[in-house]
Parts: sequence; C-alpha cells; structure tokens
Amino acid sequence: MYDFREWRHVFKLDPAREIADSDLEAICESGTDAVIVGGTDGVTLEGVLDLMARVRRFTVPCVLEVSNLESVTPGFDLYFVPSILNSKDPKWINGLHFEAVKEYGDIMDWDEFAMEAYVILNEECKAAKLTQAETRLSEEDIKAYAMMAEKMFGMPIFYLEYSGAFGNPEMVSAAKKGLEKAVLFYGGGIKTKEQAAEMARHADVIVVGNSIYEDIDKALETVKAVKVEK
Ligand code: 1GP
Repeated sequence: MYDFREWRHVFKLDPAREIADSDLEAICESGTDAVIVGGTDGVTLEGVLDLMARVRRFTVPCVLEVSNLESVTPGFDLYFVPSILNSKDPKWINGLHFEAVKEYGDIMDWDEFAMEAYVILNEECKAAKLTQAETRLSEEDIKAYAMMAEKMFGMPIFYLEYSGAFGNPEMVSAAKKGLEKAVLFYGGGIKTKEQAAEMARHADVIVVGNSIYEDIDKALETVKAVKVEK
C-alpha cells in the first residue's frame, strides 16, 4: 500500500476543471509522489471517474479526496477524508462522515482511508466560505489544533489549507511544532519552485493545485525544488 508518510510533493487535480492530455501526462510523469483528485464545488461522479481513468494510465499513486458522498467511487489507491476542524458547521467536522459510515461502513476497506484534519486559513477561498471556517487564528491556535488532531483524535494527516493564496510560513511552522507523528500537508498559492522550497522547510508534504491550470511549466518545477530539499 502507498505510504503518504514518505511523500514530499503532491499535485491536486480538480475534477471540475479541464486539463489537456499532454498536461495530465506531464503531471503524472513529473516525479511527484501522488496525484490527489479533489475540489470544492462542481465535483460530480462523472468528473471523478473521468479523471481517475485518465490518471490510471500512469503509475503514480492516485488518491480521491472526498468532497461529497455522490462522487465517491472504488478504484483509487487511497481515500483522504477531510474533517474541517475550524468549521463552525458540524456537518463539515463529523456530519457527512457519520452519514457515509452509516451507509457504507460495513463495506468500506478501512486500510484505504486516512483522515485529514483540515484547518482552512484563507478566508477568501471557496472552501472557507462553504464550511464557514473560523480563519482568524493565531500561531498558538494552529499549534493547539495540530496537537488536538494528533494526540486527541489520532488523525494521521494535518492539512493547513490556504487554497488560492500563499500562506504565512510561520503558521506552517506553528503547526509542525504541535506534531510528532502526523504528516503535515500544506496547500495554497504555490506557483514557483522558491515558494515550494520555502513551505517544504516546514511542511512534510506540499500540495500544488491551481498553478497546474495557470502555468504548467512553473508548476512542474515545484517537484524538483522539493525533492532536492529532501
Ligand atoms: C487546494 O491546497 C490545495 O486544496 C492547493 O492550493 O490550488 O492554491 O495550489 P492551490
């Protein structure tokens, strides 16, 4: 089974957005540790299946980050399940999770699932608005969320999400201070290899999303920047 504890870099592809075959091939063959399929809105089963089939032509591990129950399908290597710890709506913390387990718990292969403890910090991003995230947090708050996720809830991944904006490295560092075992993912606004290297100094895994669709060549350079740092 694929071990995300060894990863340093992942690309996140949005099933609601178009990507040319040549760009998809470049992403899958880039040397990245995995491709995550995930998005906030417009995520349909059709879009997820299409992207999964296209990524499956390559050997890179392929992960579904679950965003709604309708678009979950077998066939991925791993399933990441976000729980938004700083959401004000319990639906995003444990509500959808309860519904999913009630319906599918008996047939799920639990070895394929990993919980992601999400903290969303960019108040402008779609995910923050959708989940009503409380984004006005201090470094102490972030560290406490990280400790809570790992020590109290035993969650294997802590994900600091700035989607669409390059975040504050001090916040990433604060999260790291609260963690011993859980893997720290950072995602948001990484467009250059310098930005990738900077966040990879604190985070275990950096996630590159939007820039795939904006400047593919620069996005591809982020892989090497992080792998060299290792
Ligand atoms: C989004 O964390 C990822 O969920 C990556 O963010 O799209 O800003 O690169 P960007």
